[in-house]
Amino acid sequence: MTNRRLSNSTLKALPASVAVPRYDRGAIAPGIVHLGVGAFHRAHQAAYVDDCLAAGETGWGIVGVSLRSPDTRDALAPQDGLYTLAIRSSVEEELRVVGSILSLLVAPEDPAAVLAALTDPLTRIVTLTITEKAYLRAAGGGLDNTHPDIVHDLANPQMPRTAHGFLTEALSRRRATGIQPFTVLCCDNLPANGATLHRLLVEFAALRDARLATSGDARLAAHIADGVAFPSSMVDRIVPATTDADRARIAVELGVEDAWPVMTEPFCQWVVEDDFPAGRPAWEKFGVTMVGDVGPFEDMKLRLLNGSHSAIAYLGLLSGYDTVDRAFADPAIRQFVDGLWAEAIPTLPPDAGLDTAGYTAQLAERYSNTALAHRTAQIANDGSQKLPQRIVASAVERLSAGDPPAHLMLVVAAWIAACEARGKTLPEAHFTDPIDTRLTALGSRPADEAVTAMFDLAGFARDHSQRMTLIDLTTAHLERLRRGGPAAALAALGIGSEKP
Ligand code: CS2
Repeated sequence: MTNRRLSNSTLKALPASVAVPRYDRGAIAPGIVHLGVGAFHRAHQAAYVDDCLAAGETGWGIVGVSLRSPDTRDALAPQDGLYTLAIRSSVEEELRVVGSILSLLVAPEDPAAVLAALTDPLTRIVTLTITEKAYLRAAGGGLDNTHPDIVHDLANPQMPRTAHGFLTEALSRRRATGIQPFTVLCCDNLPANGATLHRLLVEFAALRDARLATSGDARLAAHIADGVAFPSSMVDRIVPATTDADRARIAVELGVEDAWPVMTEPFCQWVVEDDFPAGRPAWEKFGVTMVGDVGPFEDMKLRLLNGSHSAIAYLGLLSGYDTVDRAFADPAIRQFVDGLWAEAIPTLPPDAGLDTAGYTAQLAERYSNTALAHRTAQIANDGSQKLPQRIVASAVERLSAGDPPAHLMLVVAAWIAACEARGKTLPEAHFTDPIDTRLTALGSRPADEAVTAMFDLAGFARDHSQRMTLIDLTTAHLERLRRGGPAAALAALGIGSEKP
């Protein structure tokens, strides 16, 4: 093992089999600020941007911002922002060093530096992968204006903590100094993600305006509502968390150490609404699909990929499987996923030209990738934030069409059962959720009470006429899970051998 680090100066010494940036990194100007510079961004968008930079589009380097922890900056700053992307199939691993991240900032350490990057006239696009929970939505879907970070950012606009605070303050300053607004490109797994973020920021800005009504710029909400573009996008690439074994293997391959290589699969997809008034890289030349409306692609991904991912995660955890490929190799789980897909597919727009059969066949291959070791516990995190768009939305639509879903609500029941199993058959903090602090003695309550409490806490189908039916369906699944585990719950659907 070596103790030399990956950096601009060690790039030339890497083995020829490793792809490296072949452009002059010193000549690249920053054009994109990315909020949430975690592994997902580095496996996906940063790789597409790297392709654009290599093709001579020198104005689109990335300033990576962490809104919370300094870990990524601490790992990558000594490496000049370079890191290895390990693209792993069941049979081979391809290594590529990505050069598109020019600098890294840690927002809590230096909010002024983040605001300076966001107000730089060179910054024309701000992209986000901050995870579902960082949008700070209340149970009804609007902005959670009681959240302490929102309250803080309204009181301290110059020293924000949230994406909402940073974006609105930067847009306000750009407006005041006559700099064109940047385009805001949301890359998180939310339905209509651009429109959702747009709505939340307008709400946040209206609260700011109300405070400033007598003292300053009180028209920010209108400016953001009418003058800033928020294209939606659908991003897709599976990115398991990096392990120490990955770090050790990559160091041997490279001959130098990389403190944070990123693991991913060969598949990569990005579908983006083409609405960039301040310009954009020619992403379409590098495999990005530019469209007018991303909605159908987004729904297909959320309901078929992410919905089945959550199913595999919770049923897998309850069945003792620690990775997706192992859980998916269980014929009962596999059959359940087929049933889930069959229920979700009719909720997708029939006239959008979606190839759902090809998509699910490809998903089955992706889930069978044994090299990824994608942990079920990783996907299990934040179920309260993920299940509404992955599962509940499809179930509501099936019910509204008069067609009660047999499979979908088992995923919600399995989530509840997996929460109950923590500290018993699963380690205490095996996965986490923002509602954890409000969970009390779930497992000791009757199934209908536990389900109702979880629906309330997570805001599932709130105010929807089908809410009680969804609770009843979930309760029946949870009773069977409690009585006989996944085998009993699946047997009730005619899956596997055990009697219900
Ligand atoms: C996963 C996603 O962790 C999860 O909840 O379902 O991160 C999934 O791997 C990506 O959306 C794939 O594009």
